[in-house]
Amino acid sequence: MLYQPIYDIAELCALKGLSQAILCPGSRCAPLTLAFTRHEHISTKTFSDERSAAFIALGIAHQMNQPVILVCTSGSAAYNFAPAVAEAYYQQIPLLIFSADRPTAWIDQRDGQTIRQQAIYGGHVKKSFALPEDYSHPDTGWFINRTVNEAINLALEFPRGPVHLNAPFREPLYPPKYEAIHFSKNLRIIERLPQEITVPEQEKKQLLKVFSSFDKILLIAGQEDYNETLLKTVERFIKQQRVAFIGDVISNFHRLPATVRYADSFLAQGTDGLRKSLQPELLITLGKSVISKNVKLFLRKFKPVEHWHIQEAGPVADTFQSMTKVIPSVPEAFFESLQDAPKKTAPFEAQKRDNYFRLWEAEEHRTERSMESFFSTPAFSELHLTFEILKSLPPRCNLHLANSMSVRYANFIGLEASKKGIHVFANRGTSGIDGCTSAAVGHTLSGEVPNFLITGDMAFFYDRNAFWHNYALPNLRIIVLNNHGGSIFNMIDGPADLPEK
Ligand SMILES: Cc1ncc(C[n+]2csc(CCOP(=O)(O)OP(=O)(O)O)c2C)c(N)n1
Repeated sequence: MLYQPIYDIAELCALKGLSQAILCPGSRCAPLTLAFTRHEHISTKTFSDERSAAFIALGIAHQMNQPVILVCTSGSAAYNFAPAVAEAYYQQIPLLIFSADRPTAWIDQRDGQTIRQQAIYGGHVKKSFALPEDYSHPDTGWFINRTVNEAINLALEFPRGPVHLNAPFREPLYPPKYEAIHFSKNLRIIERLPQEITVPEQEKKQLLKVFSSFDKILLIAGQEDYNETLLKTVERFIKQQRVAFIGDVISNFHRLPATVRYADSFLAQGTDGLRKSLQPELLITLGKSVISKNVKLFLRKFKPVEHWHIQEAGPVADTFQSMTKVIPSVPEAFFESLQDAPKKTAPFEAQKRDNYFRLWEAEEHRTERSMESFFSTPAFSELHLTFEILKSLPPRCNLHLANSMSVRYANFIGLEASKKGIHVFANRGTSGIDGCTSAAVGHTLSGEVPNFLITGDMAFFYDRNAFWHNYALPNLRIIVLNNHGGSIFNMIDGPADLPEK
């Protein structure tokens, strides 16, 4: 069969453990669509709006922790995947994107649905592959097999992310009416062994020495998936070493009682005197983006002497403009290696570490008390409503927070340590309002637990095609904070003072 190597992509994906494909309508993509729909181990769902479909795929990939296959036809369809592709890139979520294309000879010839699709996602995919358009030579099967193997391996390699394959097809695109599709047996799989990156022994000694010389140590976690092993390691580390620890709501560290969750609030209200006293000597960070603007402003002004960022591999962001060391390691291994740090034994030295830790603790407790009193006074406001919703969530659920005020309110309020079964998700890769609902729909379609989405009206109406399908969503509840527009623009300095507002 002409497109046998394409049909075999479905078999290869299944062999490599992929089980979910999201398909968008079109004709040019027929060979791919048929391959995935007719494969017994691939579950397919179809969505008409490519932008929403790609965010749904992102939600499924995130929830199921595996790359999701995404297929679209040629032309602007592929462009409509772009917002979700960028989000997946920055949130490090693996996607295997197939865009069907016309043969190269027809590009720019004013033929329908024909645009320049190769590398269409620019720098927001880990790699763009061009599949062949000539199926006459036996090398084609080898070429497609090794390319798809490489693409899946790459999507899963840290930092995970989206990978694009552009596939040009010539007509006929469909097999004859009653002809069955077969998948080749014994397809070749190229395996990539998992890699555990840890701190080398000779570096460990030096790190321990420097680490031990500091008294004021602050650890911050950016956006992270809930990870019980990491939580336990960090818990032990901060307890033993008396390290202050900020984890905002998207870090999924709320179940640790020692997590500072109100930093956004007390850093905003406090004086520069307070901020100066909280200035760390050593800042250690892990994870992706941090929501709190006040934490960012504080650290950019009161810079640490050293800033270490722990990350297995990939590009590193200098969010606080203070980076001095990038430590390529899985975070668990890094914290384990610092467990051997000599304890400060001289009472005065040990006291200095403890004093800094207690400064953060005192601010946290003070803010907690004022929060309690603030929220115990009934009021009709979005903040009070969000507080009540967070308080009433069931013990096990997924909480989805849309951009922009929803996620900020939730971060301001914080999740209590007792809410350990709540996992938090937000499109904070690019902070777009265009796919918050679709991502939540993707999570809901692929899990058992209840899902709650808190969103503003603009984000909600922007992404209403999240519901343009017939798949039931009994486990999704949506709370729309309907204030007729973006209330974020009343909060930030600038727009509210202008006559055009
Ligand atoms: C795709 C996209 N377009 C524009 C923006 C800029 N933006 C950030 S927040 C916001 C308003 C959101 O309004 P709403 O959903 O009602 O939430 P609220 O701010 O009221 O909480 C806009 C337009 C964005 N983040 N993403």
